[in-house]
Amino acid sequence: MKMAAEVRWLLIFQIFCLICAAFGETPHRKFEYKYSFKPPYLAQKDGSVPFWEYGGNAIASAENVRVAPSLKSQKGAIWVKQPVTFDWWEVELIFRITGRGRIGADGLAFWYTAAKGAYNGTVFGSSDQWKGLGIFFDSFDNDNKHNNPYIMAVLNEGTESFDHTNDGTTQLSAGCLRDFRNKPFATRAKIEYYQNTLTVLFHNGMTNSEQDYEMCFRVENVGLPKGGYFGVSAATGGLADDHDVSHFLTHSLYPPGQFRPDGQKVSLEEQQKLSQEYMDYQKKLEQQKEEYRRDHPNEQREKEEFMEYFETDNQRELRQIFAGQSQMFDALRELNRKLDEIVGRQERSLSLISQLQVGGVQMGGQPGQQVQLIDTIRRQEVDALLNNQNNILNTAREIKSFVNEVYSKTDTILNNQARSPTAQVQPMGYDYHSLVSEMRDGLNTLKRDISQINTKISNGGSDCPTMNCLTTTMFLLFVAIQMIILLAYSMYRDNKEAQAKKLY
Ligand SMILES: [Ca+2]
Ligand SMILES: [Ca+2]
Repeated sequence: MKMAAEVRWLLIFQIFCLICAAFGETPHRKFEYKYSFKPPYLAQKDGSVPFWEYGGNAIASAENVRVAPSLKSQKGAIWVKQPVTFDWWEVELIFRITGRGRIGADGLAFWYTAAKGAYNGTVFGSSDQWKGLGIFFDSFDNDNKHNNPYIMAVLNEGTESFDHTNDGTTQLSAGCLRDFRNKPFATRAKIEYYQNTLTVLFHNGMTNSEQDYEMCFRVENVGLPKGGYFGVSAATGGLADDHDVSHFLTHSLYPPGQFRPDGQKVSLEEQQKLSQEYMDYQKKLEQQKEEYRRDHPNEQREKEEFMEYFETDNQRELRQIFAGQSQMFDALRELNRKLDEIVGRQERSLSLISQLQVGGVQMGGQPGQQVQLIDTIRRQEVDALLNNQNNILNTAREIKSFVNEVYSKTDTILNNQARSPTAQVQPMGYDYHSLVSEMRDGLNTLKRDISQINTKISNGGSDCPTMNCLTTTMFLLFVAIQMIILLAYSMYRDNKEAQAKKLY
């Protein structure tokens, strides 16, 4: 079977495309430090956050940005200085929303908008009628449907006002019900915008493991404005939570083979300027650290030591509880995984059995035999089998005793024979030898008698050894007398019988 050259090349090309598509699933990632912040030294000594601007009631420290503190009616936001220069991105937001109340307010928002928003706006601390994407972590249940805290994505063309009274349910593109308040560890959200697909993963902060992200939602065909700005804002109301963001980590994403597209290229001059800026920041940071150490030679160490060694009882207990809980959680997850495995195996074997049964019924023969194998042995069958076995055992015992008896009897017989006078052990029960010897003795005696008679005759011991003693006349007379006596007797008997007949 010969393939035309064109078809062959087409096939190879298609396979190549498939391979490209398979590897194309994982985009190239690049960390964008100018669109990120993270501890330590998140904020400089003067309180500024490099590459970012914050305002309203937001406070930045070395460890985090408190976007809105737990006081009534607070609003704050932090926006990136430079517009985004890449098309696709992923932002990992690590934050904590904590408050003393069972219920908190109002919530935190992540923004990617065409223009920077306000620092004291009406939508979770920033501007309404935004153009772009807002992802809201809504703590407070305004519409009283018991569906908060809630995470949602709302896209806006810059025309709509956020529907606070309905908690945005009339406007959201997608969302998921997740509790993100007062968690033992920081909660995390991974927001990915890649090839017009928006994916939000959420980490519920029950463990410290980075692997515990879960899918919150995924929206396709999302068009966001190019060159937008990242921002985070938060607000409190009558109720109040602390809204702290510790990490804002941005990665730009590129489809494989498209890393550093033309629009991305920066001039040599620009590059030098940027690296100079970076070096300046680094130098400034080191200088500040040095100054601080010089000004407070003891304080820093004492503070660190205090933090390290003097944890309060409550803190320790809490830490232990959390550690224990996360261990339990890990164990449970492992168990769950194993249980799933077992259930899977069970289902597989069940389906195999049902297949076998179907095969056995349809085809008979060998599959039928296999079905018999599967048929379980019943109780009465087991009992019957046991009884049979017992019977066989008893019979075997009896046979054994019989054999023993026979053996002992033969043994005594053999012993008796051994003790007999012939002193010859014969396998047979009769002594033919003695019988023969007896007969021999008898014959000898007979022979001896005959020889004695012979000697008597030869010595002339008889009255008429040479001549005849009985004459013919005497013989005839004797016979006649005998005949007469017999005749007379028979006549007498006949007469007697005739008389007896007459009497009857
Ligand atoms: Ca709300
Ligand atoms: Ca609600």
